[in-house]
Amino acid sequence: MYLSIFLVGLSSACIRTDNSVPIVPEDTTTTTTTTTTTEAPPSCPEGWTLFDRTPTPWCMRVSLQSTNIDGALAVCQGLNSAAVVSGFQNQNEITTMMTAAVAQGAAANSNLLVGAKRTEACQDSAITATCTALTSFEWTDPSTTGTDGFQWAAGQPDNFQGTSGSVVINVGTELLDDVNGADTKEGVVCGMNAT
Ligand SMILES: [Ca+2]
Repeated sequence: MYLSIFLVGLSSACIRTDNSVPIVPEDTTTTTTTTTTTEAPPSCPEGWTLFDRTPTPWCMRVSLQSTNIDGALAVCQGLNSAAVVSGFQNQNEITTMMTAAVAQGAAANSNLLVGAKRTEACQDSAITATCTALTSFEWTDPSTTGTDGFQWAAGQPDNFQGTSGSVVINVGTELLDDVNGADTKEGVVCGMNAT
């Protein structure tokens, strides 16, 4: 107790004797600092192309590693652990990615596996009133929706020999064909959510 009083007294004495320090009135100005956090828009790793999908933008990349449909997922995951075999949302994605495939060295007559599979209802069906070019297949990735990406080559999908459960896109024509997924193809179209 005595020590505290002594120190307070000493402190006061110091201030009183320091005549060079002007008396500053208590600062009544309130400074408000507003921190605005601007979230970076979703993007893709280098080598992937960003597409504006809803609700989440989508990254796509072609692999020119030969595989059949059973190995296609592993090929995509070899590019990125988050990747899957990708469908096409629209014509722009098709054109952009086939252009990219050519730039990567894909031959015009090569075929790339696409993330789509024949529906259960149309498994053994050729084109009928119910199994049409737009209803015979469904996208297998978690992002692709609608039917704009089903840009089939003339006469496709034909379910040749009743075994065409998979889909490829031809690099040169940029059109789809239903094929037997057990056959090895020249590459895979891969995709994943932008982050
Ligand atoms: Ca076919």
